[in-house]
Amino acid sequence: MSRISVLGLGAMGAALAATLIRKGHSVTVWNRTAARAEPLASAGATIAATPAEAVAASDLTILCVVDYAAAGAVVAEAQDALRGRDLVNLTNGTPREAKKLAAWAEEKGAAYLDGGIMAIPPMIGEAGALILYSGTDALFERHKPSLDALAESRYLGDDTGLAALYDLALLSGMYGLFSGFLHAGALVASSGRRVGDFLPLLLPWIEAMSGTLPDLADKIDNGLHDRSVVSSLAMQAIALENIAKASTEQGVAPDFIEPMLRLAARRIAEGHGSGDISGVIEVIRRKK
Ligand code: FVH
Repeated sequence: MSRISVLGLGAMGAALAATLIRKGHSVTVWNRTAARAEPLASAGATIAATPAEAVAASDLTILCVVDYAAAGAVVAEAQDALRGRDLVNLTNGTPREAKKLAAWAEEKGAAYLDGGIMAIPPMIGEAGALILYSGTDALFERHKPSLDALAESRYLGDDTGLAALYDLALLSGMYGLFSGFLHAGALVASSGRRVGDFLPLLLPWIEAMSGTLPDLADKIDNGLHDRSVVSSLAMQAIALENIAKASTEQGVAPDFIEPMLRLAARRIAEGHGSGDISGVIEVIRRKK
């Protein structure tokens, strides 16, 4: 069992600390608002008075605060204690922010690993929780048994920004799903029907359409958007236009749908209407 410190005890930090305590680790905690540490002290954690005291107490420090501005402020308070320590940062942010913090921590003599949590707090320590890591591989190997107590641990390589990038890419998929669901729900509700009653139709449909993603990914990876097209972009753009038109008729704002319609129209205007919808990616990833 390891000595582990957790800096930041919001919903996620508290779940991480509680899980580590439950799994038998010796846990030291610190939070800006000290009262949030008290339930963890009752569960067996030691409360540190400062971030530096917390870092000095353990072999491994896990940082999980609201954003990188907060993360920077917390580690700055601990900078004199960082030499020779291992720091794992699970705060959500961008690849650039992760690399900047890694460089700073390494300059202070700490080994740094960045992480992206693909779980909500009640999932921590349970099956289905995943944490992506990138950065110092030796740190990952040293602490993998402890990190595995929190979630399945997936190491993506030594490019420190990759965990943040994959985290945000996975969240993009999730928010795409949520936007589609909210728009579908608004259309259904505009007819006076219950959204819950619509789910038995929606869920299998989403599952069936997820089955087209490997083909789209292959087209993207190989730049072959015109190969074996089943549903052309031109045809799909008409469906998108109909969704926007029906939304307005039904008193639903087309705000979720219009960006996709605009991007499809741009791709068609560039002469790719007979290609697949995968080609829309070329509109957004083009360097201006
Ligand atoms: N909760 C979730 O569902 C998601 C799941 C996926 C991963 N995220 C990320 O985890 C990070 C922490 O999120 P959280 O849920 O713990 O967030 P809060 O409950 O809002 O707690 C915020 C903590 O940050 C501390 N904090 C804020 N500003 C500062 C600052 N300037 N200096 C020091 N600490 C700061 C705050 O402290 P306090 O307000 O209690 O004093 C909390 O400990 C986040 O990156 C998610 O994207 C969670």
